[in-house]
Amino acid sequence: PAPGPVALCTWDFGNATEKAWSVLNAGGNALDASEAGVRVEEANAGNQTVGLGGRPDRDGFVTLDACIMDANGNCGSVMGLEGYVHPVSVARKVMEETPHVILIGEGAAQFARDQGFEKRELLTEASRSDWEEWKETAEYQPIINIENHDTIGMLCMDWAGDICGACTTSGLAFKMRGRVGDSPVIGAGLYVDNEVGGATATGLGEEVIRTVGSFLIVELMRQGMSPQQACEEGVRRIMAKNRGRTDFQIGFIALNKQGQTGAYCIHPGFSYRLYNGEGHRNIPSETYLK
Ligand code: SD4
Repeated sequence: PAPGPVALCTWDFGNATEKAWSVLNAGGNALDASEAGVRVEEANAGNQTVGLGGRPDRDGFVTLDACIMDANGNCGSVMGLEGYVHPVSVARKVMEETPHVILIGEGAAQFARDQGFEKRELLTEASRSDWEEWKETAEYQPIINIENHDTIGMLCMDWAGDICGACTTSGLAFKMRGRVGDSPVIGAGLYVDNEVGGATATGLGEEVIRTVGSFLIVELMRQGMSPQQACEEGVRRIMAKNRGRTDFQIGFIALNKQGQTGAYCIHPGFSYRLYNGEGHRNIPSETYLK
């Protein structure tokens, strides 16, 4: 890969990588770029899996999860945050302004308010009507579907070669109230070790948590695997624990210190956006199931 900055994210979120790249290219650091990149999707009401316009839990509440991790191993996370469009920025404040790593629910919302974030309604008409429709047939079970994932996890490397990342989501649509997935869990939905690289995940969070997926991938890279090999092993590990169950999707992306990237997923359909010195493109992921 060409030397210089790298920005990549789960799925085809070209506006997010564009934003991150513009921060990096102007000399900004990887932390600012990661945050700025995922904020694009948090503010995008058309993305019903992240931030504003996210699909609610089964009781009709939009509850957001996010985390961020810097090049020095500092991290911050919010879980089940309601009423704030940019949970990643609240997570960053948790990292920078408190002695803690995670704030949840009411406490996270109180902290967001105290930090000056503006409270607003996140449930859009589109997501409300999806929820109303779901309620008619759902028998109150959370949905586990293969297609409807749009969580954004982003990894950035700046001109200094430092790697940081962020991950943000409204979680599984119509999840049980209080359910938290992998996305705000350091090591599961996101992990960065600036000596080695970073990884982030999308898909059915329960399965990523069980294998501490992103941490696993970074550790595999430490032991010499390429980002591609490490993502493949991460997915294989999940499949090995599942004894044949295939009714869910997982996608991982990873970046190492050489600027190499990789991705792997269970089902066809996952891709990632990559912006580096060689250009800006959407790259279909290799898949475990052909
Ligand atoms: C979760 N990993 O809450 C998230 C869901 C997801 O696109 O990736 N949605 O389990």
